[in-house]
Amino acid sequence: MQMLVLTLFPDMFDAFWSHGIMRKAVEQGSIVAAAMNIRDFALDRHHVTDDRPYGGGSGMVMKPEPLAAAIRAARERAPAARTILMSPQGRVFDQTIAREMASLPAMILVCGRYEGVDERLSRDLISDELSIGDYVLTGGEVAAMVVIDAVTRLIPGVLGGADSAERDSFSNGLLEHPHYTRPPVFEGAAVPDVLLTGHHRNIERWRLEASLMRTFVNRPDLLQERKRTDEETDILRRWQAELDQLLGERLEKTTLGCE
Ligand code: 4FL
Repeated sequence: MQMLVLTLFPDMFDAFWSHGIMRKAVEQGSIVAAAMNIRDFALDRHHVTDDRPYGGGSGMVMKPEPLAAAIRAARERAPAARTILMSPQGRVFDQTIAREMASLPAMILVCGRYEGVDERLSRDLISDELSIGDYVLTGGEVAAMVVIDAVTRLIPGVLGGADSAERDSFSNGLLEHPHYTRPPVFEGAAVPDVLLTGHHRNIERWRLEASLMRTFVNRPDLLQERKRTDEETDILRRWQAELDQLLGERLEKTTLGCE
């Protein structure tokens, strides 16, 4: 996938492209990535990219002309690209959007600075606005890195194990189970016994239950919309029975009692 970033700070991306999985993805050609400097497309003598807001107020607004010229130049390099503005006003990025984006041939990510970009630009030259969450950054660069990172690792061939992206948090709608490595006891805390048994079916069951428990405690919202497997329903029913017993409730009163 071709990834072009339009930014006033292209150097911020040098370290990003050149480490770990991102670096490997670039080296093996899974992604072709470049940051283009919006300032290079400001045609006035001082390459000005911002100006004061019409109507007054604090802060500066990104001028439309340099951004429009930069987007058009990026589109020449990547004609099939979607042009995405990083913005707190956008759709909130998640793993589902990352998965959709991983099959795109190309994307152009536009990073705003200052108070925002001139509205007339977004109308004509931007296909989507994407937010990474409900907070304000000093600019869209870090948000663009978040999106590029999450999308890149979903491109086939980027991650080592054939199934490692499939097993992550969110790929099945649950948070991940806990992970352990050596030593078997660390500062008095032991690794759960089942993980040392080599009994793969039991380990899978333990992991599923731990995933469900974490999701139930930390992110119950994720359990709301999601379809459950029969095995997951069995685990939840068992918890329900154990809680009922703990609370001293009569079995007849619960759905479990209905035969
Ligand atoms: C972009 C915040 C995407 C959250 C300032 C400029 C932002 C952002 N998601 N803040 N862009």
